[in-house]
Amino acid sequence: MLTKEKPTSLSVEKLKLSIVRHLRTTLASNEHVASQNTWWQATCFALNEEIFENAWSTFKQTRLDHCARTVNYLSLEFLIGRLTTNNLINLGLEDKVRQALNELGQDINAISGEERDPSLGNGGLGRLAACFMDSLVTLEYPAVGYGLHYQYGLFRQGIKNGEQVEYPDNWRDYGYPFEVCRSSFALDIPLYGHVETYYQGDTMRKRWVPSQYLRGVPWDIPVVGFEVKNVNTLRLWECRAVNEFDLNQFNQGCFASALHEKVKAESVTQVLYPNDESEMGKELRLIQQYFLCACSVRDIINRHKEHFASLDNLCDTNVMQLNDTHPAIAIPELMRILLDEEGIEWDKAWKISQRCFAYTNHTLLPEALETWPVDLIAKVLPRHIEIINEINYLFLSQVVEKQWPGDQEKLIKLSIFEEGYPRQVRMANLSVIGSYKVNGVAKLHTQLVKSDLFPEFDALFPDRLVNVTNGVTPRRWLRQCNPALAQLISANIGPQWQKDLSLLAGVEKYATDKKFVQQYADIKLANKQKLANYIKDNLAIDVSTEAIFDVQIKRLHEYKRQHLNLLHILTLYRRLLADPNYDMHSRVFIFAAKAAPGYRLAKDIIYAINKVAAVINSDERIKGKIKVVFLPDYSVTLAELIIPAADVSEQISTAGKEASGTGNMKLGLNGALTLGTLDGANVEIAEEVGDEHAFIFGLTVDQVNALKASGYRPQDYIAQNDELKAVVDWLCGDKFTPEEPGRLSSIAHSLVQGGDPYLVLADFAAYVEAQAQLDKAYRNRTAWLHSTILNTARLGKFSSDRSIEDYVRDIWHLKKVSVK
Ligand code: CJB
Repeated sequence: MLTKEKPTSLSVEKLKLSIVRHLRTTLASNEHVASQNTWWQATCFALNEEIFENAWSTFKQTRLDHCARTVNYLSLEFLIGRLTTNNLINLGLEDKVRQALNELGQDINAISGEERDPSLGNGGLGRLAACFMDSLVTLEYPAVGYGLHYQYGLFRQGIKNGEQVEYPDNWRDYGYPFEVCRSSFALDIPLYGHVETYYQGDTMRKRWVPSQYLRGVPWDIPVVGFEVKNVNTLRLWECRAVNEFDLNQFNQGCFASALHEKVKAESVTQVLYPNDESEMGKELRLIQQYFLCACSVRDIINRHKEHFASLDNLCDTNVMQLNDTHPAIAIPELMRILLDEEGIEWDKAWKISQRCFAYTNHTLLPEALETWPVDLIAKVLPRHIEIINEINYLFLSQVVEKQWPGDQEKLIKLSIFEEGYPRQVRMANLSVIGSYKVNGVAKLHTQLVKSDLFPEFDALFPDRLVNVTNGVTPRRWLRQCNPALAQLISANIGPQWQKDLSLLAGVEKYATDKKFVQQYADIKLANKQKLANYIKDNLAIDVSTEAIFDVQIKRLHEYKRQHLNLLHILTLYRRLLADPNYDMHSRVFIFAAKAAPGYRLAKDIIYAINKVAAVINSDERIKGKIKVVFLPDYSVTLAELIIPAADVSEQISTAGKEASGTGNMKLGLNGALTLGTLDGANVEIAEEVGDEHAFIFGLTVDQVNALKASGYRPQDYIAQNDELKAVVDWLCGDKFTPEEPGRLSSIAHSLVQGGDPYLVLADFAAYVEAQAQLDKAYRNRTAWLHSTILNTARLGKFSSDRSIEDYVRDIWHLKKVSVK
């Protein structure tokens, strides 16, 4: 038994009755004709009977506890993945529902496979938000996740003739059983218009006169705690028109213009922007951001006002965590409400506001640091630009000028405004100035935030910048995705690790226990076989489970260096062609990655991987020693299949570029050995697991900086390394694209003429050497298995439960609310 049963009135018999009742009365079907999808929906509705009840209890209990302080996690992305199995596990009902369905002639696995992934995020940042929601509720902390109810999630990726093609992801086409529309909490949100000045007695006041309104309709998704009764809420706002449509125009035959307002409003939450780590500057995106913030801040205030007459103590009852700068416009929005609607004077309003917000920085990449044209904000949010101006003026004159009198450079650098054409608002500066705490997401990242990104802010506010290393929920990323391993661990150390991952340390002593080692190895093998079957079924590629499963799964980005991996594959291929007996263990290189639709080079890298795969996989001369697999449409669900099957975890970003990474944690926990640079959380992973149980290579942050400062010349590396030269030349020719010679040359071009901004060539030799070490290590079966088990045993630190406890201790200061 992996899960303690929670007190529930749901017996197998009751579950069966409930499922059948929902088939018949909610879904207008019956047990004789229902499709698998209908069975799935009925099962979800049966679970909801328990879930919604508990959600109410949680809500009521939180209010009863004197309006317990609540964290509001504001995020444009929540990459929650499928919820059916997750909810079953967290409710402790997996066995009972399996049995109930079984007795009804249904298979639980097939049924939970009916759920479409709600892909409401791009990658790490969105997935982190989902892990945090799971941990918050499991640890019984009051929390609300606020996001957008996108009609279309992240695009589905197809591969056509090697190229990425994008298809819309209509994830809730026919409804989604775990969400409920809470229309009574709908809100109207102002936009555009102008600002008026008026007098109240002797006091000059401002008011925003908007020219348009949007309606925010909340859809709530319950977040079920593991082994607790608590159920928190993820509230996603859908945008609708305030007025349905103009019936007169419609009747006169002007269909398009009659519907204009409706279509325009609905477009706000129609699609998730598919860009990862790059800003976009589009008006619709700004409106998305404001819409989320305005709805959420208003909702938080409404909740507060049910108990308190004023907002003076808002910062005692609530904290708003900004998931990167995307929701930073919440800062001037709260100020606007405090000043213009509540009539609070500036200094007091600023104190309240600043104590409400905390901001997480997730990246140092300059192209991801959001800025918005001043004119655009002034047009869409005329009152907010005034407030931002005032915040900036007071900050520069009262804080910066005091600390560094007459220092023009400091004023220019720290100003919220970036001068130039067009003038821009720097959302990161606004976020640091407007928050009481700012955190980075791994030790190294936080150090770099302090030393490189915000050194002056760190000097001005010495206690503001703190670190919270990311984590992942062990419920989904071990228990759910790798049930056999979870079972093995529980059988030996007990099931408590699922709520306290540091207990995995107890596994360490089994790393030399023959029986345990064999069982662990058998589980890895079975997981590899499952993935091999999927690869065969979907791509018609045969891979052997004897081979090393070498995995790189993450967004496609130059800084993550999938092309470094590719260069190594080409190197091995050349060696095998030159010497068919070249001594290497067989290897399957597995990739999965989506590229932002507008990111040309990233798409070219996907194309190159697929073209190289096609040639290598069909080259009989190399006797299957290398296989290259690009799995299309990477998603949370696909990650759950790949991760338990991985032997090697590729974490090869240029040092200083990956803020943390969380895939590195998931793969390590499931027994993959990290092949990585000293970047992001890799540093802490290597620290925990021990250098001898990971393969660390490449330039450090300091070496990267020194090399760049000394004038990096990628050509020199090519000149010194014949193998490197040969594989880069391959990319320029027609070896892999006979019908389109030169079609892969954009990659070579970026590496040579383009100056190789991410130092792929500089790290190439060290990477190839680390790969050779890894190959050798894998062949010592006993030692490899030992390292693998130690990875599982020593990565307990990387639970999102630990991250949440860090946030609670250092930033949020929440108290648990236990639902009885
Ligand atoms: N990250 O996924 C994103 N999107 C961004 O726009 C900026 C950063 C990622 O956030 C993760 C969660 O903190 C990090 O682990 C990852 O390194 C970072 O790239």
